Amino acid sequence: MTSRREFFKYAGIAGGAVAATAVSRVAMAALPEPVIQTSPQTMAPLMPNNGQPYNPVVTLNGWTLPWRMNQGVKEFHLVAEPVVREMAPGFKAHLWGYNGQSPGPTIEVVEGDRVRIFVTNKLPEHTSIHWHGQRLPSGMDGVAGLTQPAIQPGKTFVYEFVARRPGTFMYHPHADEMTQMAMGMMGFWVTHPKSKHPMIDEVQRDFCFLLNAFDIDPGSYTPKTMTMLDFNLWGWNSRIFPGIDTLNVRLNDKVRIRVGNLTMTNHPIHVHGHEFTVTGTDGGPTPKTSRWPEVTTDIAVGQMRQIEFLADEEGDWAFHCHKSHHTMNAMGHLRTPQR
Ligand SMILES: [Cu+2]
Repeated sequence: MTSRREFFKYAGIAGGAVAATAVSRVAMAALPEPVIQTSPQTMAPLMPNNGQPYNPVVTLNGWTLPWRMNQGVKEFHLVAEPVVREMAPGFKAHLWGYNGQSPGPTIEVVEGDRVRIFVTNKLPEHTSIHWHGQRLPSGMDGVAGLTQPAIQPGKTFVYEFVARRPGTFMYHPHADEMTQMAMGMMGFWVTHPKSKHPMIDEVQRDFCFLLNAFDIDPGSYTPKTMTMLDFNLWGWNSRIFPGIDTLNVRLNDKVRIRVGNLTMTNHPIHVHGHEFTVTGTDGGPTPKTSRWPEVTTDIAVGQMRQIEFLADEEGDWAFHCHKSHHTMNAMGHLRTPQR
């Protein structure tokens, strides 16, 4: 029997051409065609056309990655590559991401799904992907130099595990992390419950996005990756105000919003006009007895929060980080004449 280590040695083959005879049946299968998407618009939710049904999420200014079902396994193909992201109308940045975008596409699966993710590296340096919050075999955890060799440029690595628990997760590189996350490499992951879950309510609207930060000088295109604290662009899914889409809901919809923080500081996220409860974190759904009403929830670095509320007040409502510097971006202070 081929060991997992051998399997990945053979699976790490460039460009999808699998030639070795000792390769497992899995690696012999052709790579799924990568789906590339370059528009910064919020895409319609991806309705599942096979596997267990679920109510899909809406990725703010983003999209969900389609999969291929292969003998009961959901197969995804992520391509790590340089991208051009329109962060706001008229402002394009040279970032790194996945499948044409920063952040990469959202991955949505159902509790109990076996998933196989082909990761092709088209960056000029090595990379890996860590599946933040997942229960999985150590060898699938994506920490370069600890649980796997880094994926070299031009190579493809295969991750495979069962999505064991439902919840709100994310993915990001665990190789040259400082550079690669500062360049925009990250993505959202949602595992839907396989059946009615006592701590997961049905909702009519389910949104997700990641908080990210960049340091791009006015007039330039590329983030400065050495910046530790003094970022000048605070992004939601690599978009900045006024380029961030609205989260549109109907009156009396039950709304869930999932947020993850991959910046270098905490963000107190605040909703106007309604109270919400934190119904889950990247550790899983919170027990109902532990929930209390809030209008602001602080999301620390590397944390995720899932909030829910009833949208029972009509109108346009602000939804923002409560650090006033973080709502202003590189525009800074604009002085208005008194008369
Ligand atoms: Cu903030």
